[in-house]
Parts: sequence; C-alpha cells; structure tokens
Amino acid sequence: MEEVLSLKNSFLEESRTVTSLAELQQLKVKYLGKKGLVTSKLKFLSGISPELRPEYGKTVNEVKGYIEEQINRIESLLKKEDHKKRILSEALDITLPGKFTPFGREHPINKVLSEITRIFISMGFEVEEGPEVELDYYNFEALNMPKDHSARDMQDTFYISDDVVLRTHTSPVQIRVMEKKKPPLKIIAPGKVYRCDADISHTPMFHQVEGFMVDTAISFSDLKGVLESFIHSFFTVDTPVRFRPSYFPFTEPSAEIDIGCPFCDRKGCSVCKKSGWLEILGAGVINPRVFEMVGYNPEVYSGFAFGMGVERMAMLKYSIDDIRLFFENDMRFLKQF
Ligand code: 2NL
Repeated sequence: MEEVLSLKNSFLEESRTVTSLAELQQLKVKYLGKKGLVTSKLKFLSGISPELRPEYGKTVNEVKGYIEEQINRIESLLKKEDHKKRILSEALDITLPGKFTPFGREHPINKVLSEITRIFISMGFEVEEGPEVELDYYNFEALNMPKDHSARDMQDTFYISDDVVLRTHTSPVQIRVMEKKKPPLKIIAPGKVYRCDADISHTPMFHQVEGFMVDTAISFSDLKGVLESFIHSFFTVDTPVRFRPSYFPFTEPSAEIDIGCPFCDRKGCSVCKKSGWLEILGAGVINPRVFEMVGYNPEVYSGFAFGMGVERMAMLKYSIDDIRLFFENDMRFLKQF
C-alpha cells in the first residue's frame, strides 16, 4: 500500500521536470503503460488477502486516476504553451514599413514627343516610322542634296559605308512613304537621328519630328496655319510666332519659325542672344525636284514640310539650358517631369 501511495509522490516529482508533450508521453507509459509502475501493482492483487484486496484495489485505482488527471492537466498546459509559442513565432510586425518599390516615369523627351504627336494627330496627321540606318539615297539624294552638297560633310554624318549612313533627319521616312502612297497625305515622322556633333546644345543622337502634307492645292498659307496652330497648342495660345525667310535644299520657298523668347518675354536675354526670338522650326513648300524623285507630278501636286528638334522643344518648354541633361540619367533631373 505504501509503495502504491509513494508512486503518487514520485510521479509528482518527475512530472515537474516535463517540458514537452513527448516527455509527458514517456512518463505516461512509465506509470500507466501495460508494463507501467501503476499497472504492475494491479498484478499483485491476486496475492493479497481477501480482506485487504478491496482496499488495495481501490488505492491503486485512486492513484491511477490521480496520475491520469495530472497527465491531462499537464498535457493541456503544454498544448496551450505550444500554441502560444507558435503564434509568437508566426506573428507579423505590421508596424514595419513595407518594401519600397520605386516607380519609374516617362522620360521628358518621350513626354514631349507624345505631346507633339498628339497635337498633329488631332489635326489629322498619321504617324510613320522608318530605319535609323539609312541609304545615302533616301537621306540625301532624294532630298535634292547631291554628292557634293555641304550637308553631306564627313564631319556631320556618321557613315556606315559609302552608301549607308545613320540618318541625319527623319525626312527619308517621308520619301519612303511618298514612294509607296499617293496623295492626299498628312504624315509626321518622329524618331532618333544622328549627327557627329557634341557640345552644350548638340548630342550625337537626338530626336526629331518631321512632317509633311501633300495634296492638289497646298500652299504656304496652309503651312502657316498648321504650324501656328501647333505652336499655340504646344506652348500657349498667346505665344508670339514669326516666320523668317531661309534656305533648305528640299523646300522652296523655305522659312525658319521663331517664337517670342519664353526666357525673357522678348525683352532680350542671353538665351535669345538679345534678339527676343528663338528659332524652333524649319519648314517650306516642298521642292518640285523632291516630287520628281518620288514620281509625283509637280504640276499636279504641291505640299509643305517641316522639321523640329524634340530636345530643343523640350528645352524651351521647360527652360532647360543644357541638352546633355536629357542623357545623363540624373534622377534629380528626371524626377521633375
Ligand atoms: C529643321 C528643318 C525641315 C523639311 C525639314 C522635308 C521633308 C521632305 C521634303 C521636304 Cl520629304 N522637306 N523636311 C523641310 C523643311 C525643313 O527641317 O530645322 N529641322 C530640325
């Protein structure tokens, strides 16, 4: 009987060192298993005198019940603790700042290019593109610039071979369109162009938008109307516009178009070299020689054409004084657009 009762105490002592469910299971087997300490006490039952037998049996069962109770109690405690530990280890700190994903944005040149394109599309123009590596024929010859023309100077043009160049303007796109399609045509040709030049206002690659309109009775006044509308839409409706006589081999007559200097409001400053005006476009009535080259009858068709530098337009719109900023990828600059 004493031995049976002492099992209670030895169990209690051992149970205090239990720290896991696995250890508890081992303890359970040790006391209550088939060959366990408590179970084995029941085997003595038959050797005990009949008078003492009920008392002995009752005591063993009591101890057994007590130990079972304790095991259940410890088990539920351990389970609770395990759960707590899991919750803690899986906890998310929702006060931590999220991972920052920086957003890119459109480059100012693409922004201005889209704006120019949008305005001409609103006036009914279509957009055409062509190769940047171009035949000498399309870049010069078909535009009335024969082999000895000064614009073909080795200094300005990147030559790939004798008859292949990096296009110096997007005019060749328009020649290719005219070779394929018949008037009426209203086309703009935006894209990259290349010239062997580099300083505060020139980069070896820059962007251009050229455009032209051809039909049976297009005149210089159409040119004026379209380009004035464009300028007033791109800048502001009250931007002063001035047409100045000029020369291009592919147009006759030709003009350069100025706007009132936005830096000084036409008072005269270092940007406009004290003149109050800034050149933004070249244009003219398409030279009949160009029409002959593409197989259009110059007696039937007439048209105008124009060209502008996109970097220059962006510099004037946003008051930027160095073209190289567009190509340096300095975030402090790019973030402003
Ligand atoms: C400028 C001047 C110009 C053209 C481009 C052109 C194209 C064809 C026929 C005739 Cl296919 N002309 N283009 C005409 C006049 C001026 O550009 O200052 N560009 C930046």
